Amino acid sequence: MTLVANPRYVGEPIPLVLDGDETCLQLRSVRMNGQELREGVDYELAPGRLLLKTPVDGAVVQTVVDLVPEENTQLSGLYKDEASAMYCTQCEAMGFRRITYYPDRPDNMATFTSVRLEADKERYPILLSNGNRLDQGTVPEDDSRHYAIWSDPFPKPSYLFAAVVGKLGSIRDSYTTVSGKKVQLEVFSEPRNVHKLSYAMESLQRSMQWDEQRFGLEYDLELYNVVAVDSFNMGAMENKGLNVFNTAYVLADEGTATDTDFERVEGVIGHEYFHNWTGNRVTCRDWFQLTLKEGLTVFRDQEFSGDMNSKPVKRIEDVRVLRARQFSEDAGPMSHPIRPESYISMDNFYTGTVYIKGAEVIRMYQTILTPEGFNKGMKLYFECHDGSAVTCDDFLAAMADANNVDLTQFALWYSTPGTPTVQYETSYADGTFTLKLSQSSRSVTPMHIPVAFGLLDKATGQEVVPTTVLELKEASQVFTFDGLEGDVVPSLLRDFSAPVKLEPVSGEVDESDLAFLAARDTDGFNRWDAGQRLYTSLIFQTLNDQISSTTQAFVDEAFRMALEQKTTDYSIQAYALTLPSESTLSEEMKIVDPVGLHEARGKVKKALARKYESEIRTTYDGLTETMQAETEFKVDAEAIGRRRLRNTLLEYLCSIRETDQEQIAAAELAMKHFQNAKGMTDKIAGLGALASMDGEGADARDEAMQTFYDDAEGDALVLNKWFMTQAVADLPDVLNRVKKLKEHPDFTLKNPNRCRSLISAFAMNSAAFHDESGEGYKFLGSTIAELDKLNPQISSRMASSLIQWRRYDEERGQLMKAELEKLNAMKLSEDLFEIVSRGLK
Ligand code: B3K
Ligand code: ZN
Repeated sequence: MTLVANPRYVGEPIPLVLDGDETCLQLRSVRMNGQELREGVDYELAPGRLLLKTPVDGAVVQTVVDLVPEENTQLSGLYKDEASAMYCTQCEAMGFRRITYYPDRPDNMATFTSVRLEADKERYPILLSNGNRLDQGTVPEDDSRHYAIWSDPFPKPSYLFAAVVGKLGSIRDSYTTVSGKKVQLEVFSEPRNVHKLSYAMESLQRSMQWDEQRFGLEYDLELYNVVAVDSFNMGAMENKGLNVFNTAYVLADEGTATDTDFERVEGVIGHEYFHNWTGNRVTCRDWFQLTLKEGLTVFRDQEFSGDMNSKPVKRIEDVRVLRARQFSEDAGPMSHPIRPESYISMDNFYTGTVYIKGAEVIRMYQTILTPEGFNKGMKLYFECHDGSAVTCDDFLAAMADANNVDLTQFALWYSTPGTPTVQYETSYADGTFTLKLSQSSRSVTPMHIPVAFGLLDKATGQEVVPTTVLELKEASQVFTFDGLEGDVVPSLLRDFSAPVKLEPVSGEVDESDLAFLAARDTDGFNRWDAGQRLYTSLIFQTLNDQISSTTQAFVDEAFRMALEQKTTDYSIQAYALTLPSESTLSEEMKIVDPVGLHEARGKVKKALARKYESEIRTTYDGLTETMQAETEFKVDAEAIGRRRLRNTLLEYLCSIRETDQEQIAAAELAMKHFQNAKGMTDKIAGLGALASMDGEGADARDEAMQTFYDDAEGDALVLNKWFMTQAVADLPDVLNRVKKLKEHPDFTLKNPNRCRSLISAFAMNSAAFHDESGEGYKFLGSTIAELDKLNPQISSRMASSLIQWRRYDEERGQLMKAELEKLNAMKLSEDLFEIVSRGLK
């Protein structure tokens, strides 16, 4: 590398710090301008760094290191993927220092102009790095070896560096950008999986076009490569011109991928592509700014997926994830603002908060400034900052300046942890509707909260005030709407306009309003949400053994209407029939009762299934018939929706299994569903229903599990589903089953996907994990300890369920805490130590 003195620095030259992880690097030599440097004299080695004592402006520094990628089980830096025998890199956040000594920080942007890769021709025919390929050929001294030289003209931080070396298959295509430049696109995987790459390729082309149309952003290199690797800590990585992907987010065909997998491939391909501008061209000054690129890029991928499929469906899905994942993070010891203020290991902060709450914050800019205003802000952001490493404040300033508004108060969203609450109080008299909104949060001063709002006439159901964005900026504010002809029903926080909890001041939700909204709100999101709130009431009443017949009637009515809806928006219909998840429900409880909640939710589900069994069955059969008549397998919104609805109905039907006869009937139905499945979505739905069957259904369950395993023929992603289905099953002895599966020859702690599909999935099986014996906690605790020696990024993530111990009753809490204490007494990785110690604080 060539050193360039910082023009802003005045004074004597000071030692230059090169970061390097000595646990995986063996330094051979350091040279400056060709001159070998001496340890102790010209440079010093210290834990985590190499100090160049007298750096010279313009000097060329060469470091030579040895490393052993085969032993790198952390999957950070340069490592070998066991399944494919390929070598690949993962540098974000701090993996580059595990490849060589370098100023490994995001604001150090450099051009990597000559990356030379050399390997055995036969075993490693593919040699890839960032940018454009300058040269390739046979090594002159050894014709069994070849080399390639890559050059990336765009300055980038080291976290965006990538190299891949292996025996890979690929598919090729191209994309001609809006200005007429032809870009070569290539997607690589293990040769046996190439037939599963076309959906990723099409998604990439759609992403490229969408970014041009929506934001005027065009691709900038001559080629774009994507490589799928099986062992990967995260979803994917946006390295400039050479994305590296977890196979789970690239490979998809109808036989092995569910609709959700297809949607995820499209979303993640989009996400990494969009990073080319939001993350790569404009990057982060330091890691505290991570949400600058992640929140923004998640927002962009959400908008993309919404445009490609259905906007309201996508919104519902995104809010479901936010509520289930981010709200609980914000209610526990890992709660942090979207721009964290401290970290021990940065890798612990690739969180739901930074990513999805971060995306909600970006969405609020758009809600406040309108899409046109938001686009103006984006344009100014790129005009001012292209090619540099900037901060969240720079983004906010671009939005404010482009729209000539003051966003000082809005900045609190970057520094305030926790989920704010918005309380409302309403009244109607003489044609005037009054709405009082108040807020409470962990910010000392009030926050700037956009509350999208509309009014519907109570008598006619007509929308009398269309969606209006109310800007709540004070602790409490009153809004009035006059000239109304009769009483109205308010629809608040439409499209989930802010990441807050919404509550009536009285504490009592008007359930007749909810029932009205569930039936008639013109805002698709709120129509769904009103139904969810009714279900929530009934589930809690069931838990407390105090069912109100009024609530019951409202729920029945909402469910029946959703069931009988004549629509082709089957996904919306499916979501309207789906009860809130246990993790979303637990957010409503001060002390979480996981087993009680599981039972109460189950009871409500079974009661609905029994009450509407014949209607559910008719709709199910109707869908089955339509689907059987179809000759072509499609992955479009309508086909996906139809499968989603039919699978939701299957779950209801299979929940009816009290008597032996019912158990037999349920098993037969699920088995038929499983055996006649045309693609993985239906197959896994059938298997999932069977997985929780016992008694008279046990044989069918075991048979289906075996068939599924045999059909998988060793396909890694399909086997992950096999493990996961068993880990989340609703069976009394699931922990023992999971323990046995951990010893299965196909199980390994070394592969993060496999690990997640069994261990993390079990921790999400709330009733089993939280069994009062504490055995679930012990199993997780000891597995985390084992895993920490291999892969700290994964072990620390797994600890996130244990650190929630304060949310549970005394006995459970103490048992969970005991596992944290056991871990704390061990020698842990920095990553895990940070989570465990926050959990015990
Ligand atoms: N930027 C990467 C995440 C890197 C993870 C570091 N532990 C993926 C993404 O958000 O696109
Ligand atoms: Zn990202």
